[in-house]
Amino acid sequence: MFAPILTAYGFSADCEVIPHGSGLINRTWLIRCEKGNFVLQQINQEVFSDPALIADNIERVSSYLATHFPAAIFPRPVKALNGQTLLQLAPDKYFRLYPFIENSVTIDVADTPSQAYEAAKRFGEFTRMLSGFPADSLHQTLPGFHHLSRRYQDFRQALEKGNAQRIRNAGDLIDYLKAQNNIVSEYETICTDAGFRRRVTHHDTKISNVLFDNQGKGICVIDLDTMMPGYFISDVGDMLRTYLSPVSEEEKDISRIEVRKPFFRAIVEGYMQEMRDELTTTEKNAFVYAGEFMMYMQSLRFLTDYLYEDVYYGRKYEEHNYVRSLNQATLLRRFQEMAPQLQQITRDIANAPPGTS
Ligand code: GN1
Ligand code: MG
Repeated sequence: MFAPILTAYGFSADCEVIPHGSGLINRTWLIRCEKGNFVLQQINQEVFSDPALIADNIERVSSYLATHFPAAIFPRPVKALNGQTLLQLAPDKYFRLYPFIENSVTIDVADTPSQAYEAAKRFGEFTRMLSGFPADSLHQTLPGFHHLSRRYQDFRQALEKGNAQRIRNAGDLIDYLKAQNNIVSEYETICTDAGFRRRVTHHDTKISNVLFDNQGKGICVIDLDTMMPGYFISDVGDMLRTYLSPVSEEEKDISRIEVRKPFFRAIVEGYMQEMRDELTTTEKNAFVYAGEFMMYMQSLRFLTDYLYEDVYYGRKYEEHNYVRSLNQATLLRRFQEMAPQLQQITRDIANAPPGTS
């Protein structure tokens, strides 16, 4: 399978190709060859129906950063011999290649607040560097991706059209999620509130999308497929969703899910370190909401997929997406229990004069 790809980039046929990374959507490999090390990705076209939009977004943002922030490290896609950064090998087979940043590592789970801080700082820096870039001129690579009202409608539709047995099995969880739909109303308010700015947002801020050096410092963010105009709550929310608990969305034993306060503080501090002067007061008040927004949306998405028999996320065992959804709903509940304390932490950081936080 790899021979035509290697040829297209001018590599010899004896390069080593090793599976890499842990994403659910795209497939990734590490290529080791005479010209160096590279990361190859196949774009999942069932999800991203028009990969050219991604390539165009990345190209425009890369040139902007290269002009305005020449010192910033930013992995730019490598051109194939035909001059294109998006390699199409068959009508539905798209690839792109990145240089592998030497001495960088990725981590799958945030083990220390310092890692959470570094990641949050890098995602904040990314949006800050692009604050002069016209966010709304970017393509919507996945229209409605973090549009919570649409996700909620999809969920309601799955309750009518989904697998009847699964709807019965998930009764309690369905009731819980319906009862939380004030989170949707709040999102709708945000969409019309001038206090929330549309920004260049990454939309997939899990910790494995940050490269670290071997001293534990963040180098840069990667994986710009879902870079689109959006609200900061998407990025901060997905960090809270994925770094706060010591166990991931895959954990079946929900008693192990918890919200680690020092990690919350680290995320807010790291993000504010870069974004303090960019965020409006209204936005600075919405860090806790950001967590609820993303935990809720992810729980809805997993459950919707469970009701539609796992067509989007796939499954490794029968109840997989139900378990993931219950996991995220549990995280949401624990997070909400701590909301007053977390809100206080946010206020303290927001009010701290620069340099003291
Ligand atoms: C997907 O492929 P991956 O793991 O980067 C999904 C995210 C979800 C995540 C949940 C395009 O991301 O939105 O939060 O799974 N990406 C897409 O694990 O749907
Ligand atoms: Mg991704």
